[in-house]
This record gives sequence, structure tokens and C-alpha cells, in this order.
Amino acid sequence: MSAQKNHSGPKRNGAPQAGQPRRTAVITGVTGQDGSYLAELLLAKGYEVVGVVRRTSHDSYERIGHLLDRLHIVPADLLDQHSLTAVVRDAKPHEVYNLAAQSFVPTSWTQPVLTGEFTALGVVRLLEAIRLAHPEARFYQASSSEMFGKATQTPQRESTPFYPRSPYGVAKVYGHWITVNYRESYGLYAVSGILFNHESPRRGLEFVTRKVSHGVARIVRGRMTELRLGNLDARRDWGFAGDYVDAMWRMLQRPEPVDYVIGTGEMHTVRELCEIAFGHAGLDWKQYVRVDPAFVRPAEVDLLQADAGKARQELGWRPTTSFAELVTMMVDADLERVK
Ligand code: NAP
Ligand code: G4F
Repeated sequence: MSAQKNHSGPKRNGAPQAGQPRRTAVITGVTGQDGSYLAELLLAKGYEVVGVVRRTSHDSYERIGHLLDRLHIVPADLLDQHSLTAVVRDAKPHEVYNLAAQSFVPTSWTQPVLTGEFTALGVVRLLEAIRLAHPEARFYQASSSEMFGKATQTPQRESTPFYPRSPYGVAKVYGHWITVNYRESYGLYAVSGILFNHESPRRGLEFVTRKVSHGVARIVRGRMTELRLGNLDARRDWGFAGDYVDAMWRMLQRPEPVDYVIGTGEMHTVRELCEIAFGHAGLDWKQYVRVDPAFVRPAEVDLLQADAGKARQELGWRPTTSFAELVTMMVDADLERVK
């Protein structure tokens, strides 16, 4: 089948105009960090939001508890084609955001096959659901700067070659290219946002920023005496998750589907993260942080730094939160929680 343009639909500039029907968005991964911020953003814009949740023996609504009375929660799993097709068929959404994934890099070495099933093949299952049940939907794929891995140029932009360094990164490369391929093969409005690290007080506890902010809070409250970390020299481009979900939305409002890199353009080491986080609590990080080889990765991504110039120009997107503001916000939130 040759590529066909299929990009009809109402003008998408924010809240629906009077007399226009409410727009519907499906979010996979709505219980995750980004899913919770995106659901807030879309509800504020007047969307009907359908959140896809996989079945577990206990609920995972910690991040979206405050939104539950305004969300439609539907069950489906990235591993199950039929459940995904049913969600798309029933919701007939204007927009689908695929945020669900096995997203923790170290786990991708211990569970590489499952990571491939969720993070790579999950994408094509959802694209098939859209192609077969509702091809008018606009599709956002949560691609990652981990795809640049052992980066061949710095800063990294849309044209930088991929060199993934973990099974997670490899799976994301598949998700990226299958999104491009469905756009080119079937004319779907499918875009890939290549997002650099973004964090918040809702970040999972195992990621380094939250591990540090939570560690600081536990040390301050006398629950812990030291914090064990891996590579302190690793450099990342860290931004605030609330800013990044706005970029996702902006990508789906363009007349044509285009992929973008999103990041702050600033790079910091894990060591600097520790300095700011412990310093904010009046502590000297060197007295508490210990390097533990158990947290060093089999293959490391040494540095990531975004060139988000294209997003700045074409989407009008800019980060609003500095690195120091992000870190202190996370430490304050954890100090409040760990009482
Ligand atoms: P997260 O907090 O780990 O959330 C992942 C979400 O995926 C959770 O809602 C999880 O549900 C869901 N999920 C996992 N496996 C699933 C399955 N088999 N079926 C249905 N749902 C499943 O991740 P995040 O930080 O919000 O990131 C969102 C997306 O952006 C991910 O795809 C991630 O890889 C990508 N990304 C993140 C960053 C970043 O810095 N945060 C940067 C680039 C790309 P449960 O609650 O049930 O576990
Ligand atoms: O916080 P991290 O685990 O994030 P990582 O591996 O960069 O991945 C995150 O960002 C990606 C975007 O580039 C997403 F796609 C992915 O889903 C995830 O959200 O580790 C950041 C850096 C690494 O270099 C790691 O080696 O921190 C270093 N680090 C040092 N000590 C540590 C630790 N990371 C963790 N998680 N725990 C440590 O003790």
C-alpha cells in the first residue's frame, strides 16, 4: 500500500471552539510519571481522557488518584493485541499517546526479552490497533535519548545516528523506526518525540534523580546513613516532566507529522546532582554518598545533551525549569513526604 495522507480533523490549537465536540485522547502508561502529567494537561484543555491501565493485583493509581473522577480508565496490556484494538475501536480517539513501556534501563539487562515485548513490540501492536480500528487517530510514540547511546555527535539532534547501549535503547530504536515506517507505509499521522531525561517529584524511586532526592530526605529524617550510587561521572540533560508533556501535545497539533528532539540543552553530572540535592538540605554529599559497583551498568551512556532547536523554532517549545529548580523541588517534595 502506498503512503496516503490521512491528516484530517478539527483545528487543534488548545481548547475546543464553541460547538465543536470534545476531543478524545488515549494515554497508555497513564499511571506512570509522564502519563499523570499528560492527563492533567489534556483535562485542562478540555479533552476526554481515556487512560489505559494493565491489570495488577493492587491498584497503581498513586500518581493519578486526584484525577480518577475525571478519567476513563480502561484495561489493556501492551502484550495483548486484542485489548489494544478494543480500546482504540471503542474510544475512536483523536490522539493516542503511547507512554507505556518497561522504562528502567538496568532492568532491560535482567529482563531483555520482556523489555523487547513491552517497549518494542508493544509499539507495533498499538500501531496495528490504530491502522485497523481507527486510522484517523494521531499517534505519539515516547522515544528516548537512550537511542543515541554512545553518541557519535554532541549535542544530539534529530539527524544524529542511533547507537543504543542497552536492551532498552535497542527496543526504543525499534519503536522509533516502526512509528516512522507506519507513517510512511500507511500515511498514519504518527510521530516520535525523542525526549531526554525528564524528572519530577513523581519520578520512580529507582531513577537516579529521585533516588538522590529521596535518599537526602531519608538521611535528614534519620532513616538512612548513606546513599549507594553507581557512576557519578555520567552526564545527562535533565528537565522537568511537566514541560515535556506539553511538547508531546504540541507535536500532535502540527499540520504534518514530524519527529522532534526535546531537552534543555544543558548537561550535568550525577556528582553535581548530589551536590545540589544534599546542599539544599544543608549537607555535604561527600559524607554520605558511596560508590557501589552493583549500580554500575554493563555498558554506560556517558553523556547526553539535546539540541532542541527544531522544537524551539517549529513548536515554540522551551523548558521552564532550571536544573537547580528541578532538584530542589524534588528534595522539598521528598522532605515533605518522609516525615
Ligand atoms: P514510567 O513512570 O516507568 O511509566 C511507565 C508506564 O508504563 C506505567 O504506567 C506502567 O504501568 C506502564 N506499563 C508498563 N508495562 C505495561 C504493559 N505491559 N501494558 C500496559 N502498560 C504498561 O515511565 P515515564 O518516565 O512516565 O516514561 C513514559 C514513557 O516515556 C516511557 O515509554 C519511557 O520509556 C519514555 N521516556 C521516558 C523518559 C524520562 O526521562 N522519563 C525519557 C525518554 C523516554 P504500571 O503503573 O502498571 O507499572
Ligand atoms: O536515572 P537513570 O536510571 O536514567 P537513564 O538510564 O538515563 O534512563 C532514563 O532516561 C532515558 C532518557 O534518556 C529514558 F528513556 C529512560 O526510560 C529513563 O527514564 O540514570 C541516569 C544516569 C545513568 O548514567 C546511570 O548510570 O545515572 C547514572 N547512575 C549513577 N548511579 C545511576 C545510579 N542511575 C541509577 N538509576 N541508580 C544509581 O544508583
